[in-house]
Amino acid sequence: MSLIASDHFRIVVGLGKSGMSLVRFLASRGVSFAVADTRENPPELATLRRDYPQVDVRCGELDVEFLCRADELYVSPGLALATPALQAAAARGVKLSGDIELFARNAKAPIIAISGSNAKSTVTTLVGEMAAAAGKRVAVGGNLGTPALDLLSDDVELYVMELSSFQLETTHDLGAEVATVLNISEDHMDRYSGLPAYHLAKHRIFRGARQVVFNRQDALTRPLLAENQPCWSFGLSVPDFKGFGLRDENGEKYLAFEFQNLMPVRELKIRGAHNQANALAALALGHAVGLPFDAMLSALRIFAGLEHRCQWVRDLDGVAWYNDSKATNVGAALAAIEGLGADIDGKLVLIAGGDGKGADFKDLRDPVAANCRAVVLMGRDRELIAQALGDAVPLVRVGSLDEAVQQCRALAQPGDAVLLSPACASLDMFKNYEERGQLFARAAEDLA
Ligand code: UMA
Ligand code: ADP
Repeated sequence: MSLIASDHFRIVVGLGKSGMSLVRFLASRGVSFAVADTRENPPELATLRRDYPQVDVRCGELDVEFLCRADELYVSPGLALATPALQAAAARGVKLSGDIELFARNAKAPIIAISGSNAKSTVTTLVGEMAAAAGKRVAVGGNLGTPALDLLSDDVELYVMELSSFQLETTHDLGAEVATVLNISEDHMDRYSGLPAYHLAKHRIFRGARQVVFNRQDALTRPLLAENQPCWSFGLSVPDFKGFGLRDENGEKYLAFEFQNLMPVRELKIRGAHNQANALAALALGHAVGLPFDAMLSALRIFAGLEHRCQWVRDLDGVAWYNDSKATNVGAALAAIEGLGADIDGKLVLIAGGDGKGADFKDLRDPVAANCRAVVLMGRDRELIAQALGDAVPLVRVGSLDEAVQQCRALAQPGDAVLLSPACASLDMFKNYEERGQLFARAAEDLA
């Protein structure tokens, strides 16, 4: 039987992790589909050919005529919807969707949906840990790593999903039990026309949401609310009704809900003001779905944070070394520079640079001037950062991460910290941010 001659025919566009999860899902439901990818040799091609040899797969430049045989295209998040062939197919009436849309249509348990420019993975993981501590059968994934469709199961009681703006672009009606955009700052400006377009994509997360969580300190995270729609807020200020925040009492700082103190901040293992905001956001999301405070607080007490996010690597001669390789945009690097800068006695020696994704680096200048002893610059866009920093601090250009580590060793003084927080994606020099972080940690550990 030809898979192409069907009334309801789909094409999976992109054969990475999302594409392969779509293939498994559609095949298991007996849906007719084919696969296309702009790459000659997409990552999951061998798996597809081995497990689904009957599926028609077209690699290389997208063929509009082929795409128009489908009534719906499931487009991978890595492929921009502005891709001309996708736009041409859409103009001819083909619907553009994605894996999250299909997941939402098929999920039977409530969904906690989490987006934002930064902190998505940290908050998603934390909410997952909170739900597990409360005894829920919880599935955690999405942009975090496990594709959403691979999580679908009748056993699941709660889904906690990290969603990127790329995934939300192809999601039409998520219908989350509770949705949040944690914060908004510039990212992926190589894919969006500007901040408004990026903001619009993020706010699709609120479509059909029953409840909303927003950040009191970031107006861009507030959606338009339906009348009587339950709504919770978080922020570092003192909370009021339906709010999570911080309160000082007798010289002790507490995580608090409305007028009730929940836990002293010093009991958190994750450090820095940005992580206190993350803890409060997780509490708000968990509370919205009825998780009890005692379970959520016990999860908060043991959560030590994720790898590559301001992760301590070692101390050497009075200098602490931190790996914040996941800081792939300016907002994330700022949180680390200001958070860690305030926590140490000395100054920071910062390693920055890589693929800037079209970002404007000017916001780095003042915090770098206030917190850094020197900045070691590497990667494709290092001169853009150098221009933005001007004469704020001494700048050292290097050609490799190993060289950067050697320079940091020479520049840092006792009481200082060396911080890899690149404000850029890694793809110009590394496979991904994990590889960049691992190589940094290894080079730092190898220092005699
Ligand atoms: N690509 C092509 N041609 C295609 C399809 C993709 O060249 O036809 C390229 C893309 O430009 C991209 C790469 O292939 O550079 C991967 O894209 P993909 O859509 O195949 O990615 P997946 O393997 O499906 O992984 C995606 C997310 N990746 C992206 O959005 C780029 C993963 O998030 C996510 O974990 C996974 O789905 C499961 O849900 C990663 C990510 O970098 C961690 N996300 C971005 C971020 O966090 O900033 C948004
Ligand atoms: P995401 O999944 O959105 O990329 P992560 O939790 O992986 O978020 O963290 C990414 C980067 O953002 C890390 O460098 C981390 O230190 C930084 N970060 C974490 N929380 C915040 C926050 N609330 N505001 C700004 N940056 C943050």
